[in-house]
Amino acid sequence: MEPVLVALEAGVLRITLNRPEKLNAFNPGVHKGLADAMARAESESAIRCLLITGAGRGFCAGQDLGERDMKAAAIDLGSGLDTWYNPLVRRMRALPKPIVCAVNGVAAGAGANFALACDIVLAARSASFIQAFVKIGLVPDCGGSYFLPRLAGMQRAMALAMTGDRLSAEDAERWGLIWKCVDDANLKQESEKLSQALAKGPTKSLGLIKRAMYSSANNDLSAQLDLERDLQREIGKGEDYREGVAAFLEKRAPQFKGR
Ligand code: T3D
Repeated sequence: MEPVLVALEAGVLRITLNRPEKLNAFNPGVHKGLADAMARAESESAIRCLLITGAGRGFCAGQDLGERDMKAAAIDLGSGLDTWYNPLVRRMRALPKPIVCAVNGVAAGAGANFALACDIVLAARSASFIQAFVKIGLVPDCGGSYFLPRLAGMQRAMALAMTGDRLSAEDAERWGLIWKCVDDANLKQESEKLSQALAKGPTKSLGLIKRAMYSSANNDLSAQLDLERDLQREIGKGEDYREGVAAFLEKRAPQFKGR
């Protein structure tokens, strides 16, 4: 069984974590599958949106805890982060295309933070988010200590990380961790609809929106205004801008090509 299923249809690359018996916990096979999918997303212009979800009742339970050699005298967990998790998060953030995440069930540890690394996150009402690291004596990784304070504020981030308490999808929406919590029965349809709409969008513009938004965390207002000017200058030379304005003036729907 492939640990990650990948399918391209109508501009949407669907990526499904596929180890349902382990709640889709990360192992080398999952990491390799995700790295290959990212490489495709980076190189194929036909891919205009990514949609990530999990098979079965869970989204992702984080690192597979059965994979580590606990008898070893010293365990270097940093090397796993260097090899897999950190490049993955960096590539997701740098990808100039939208990444939608459909959290279909529990998202724990690195699984929770992998979801938060996506650009737009929907979750089923029955899903939940757990910063499980503290329960096994670790610290948040996969970007959690960066995303959580920025999304939820320091108090909530700290308490989530220190307690490892389960956060419901409804609270995750209320706290601004995710875009939307939807009824379980609607998650597939809603995430597909959003992904398909994004895949028909002005891809280059979406990529630059992503760059502008994520840059704002580290820029002051003046630097951000300069960045907006530079990005607007760049995107104004694109075909999709001309098409967008023409469509507006001709009172029709735009046909964006992603250029
Ligand atoms: O090592 C490094 O590289 C460092 C990096 C660390 C990054 C991390 O992600 S650390 C955090 C790792 N994750 C966890 O600590 C979460 C562990 N899992 C749980 O706490 C629970 O499974 C859940 C709260 C997520 C879900 O609970 P529940 O009751 O719905 O399901 P369950 O019965 O616990 O799990 C179902 C099966 O999945 C079960 O297998 P079994 O007994 O039916 O054969 C369980 O062992 C397995 N499973 C769940 N999580 C993991 C796992 N197997 C391996 N690794 C897991 N993380």
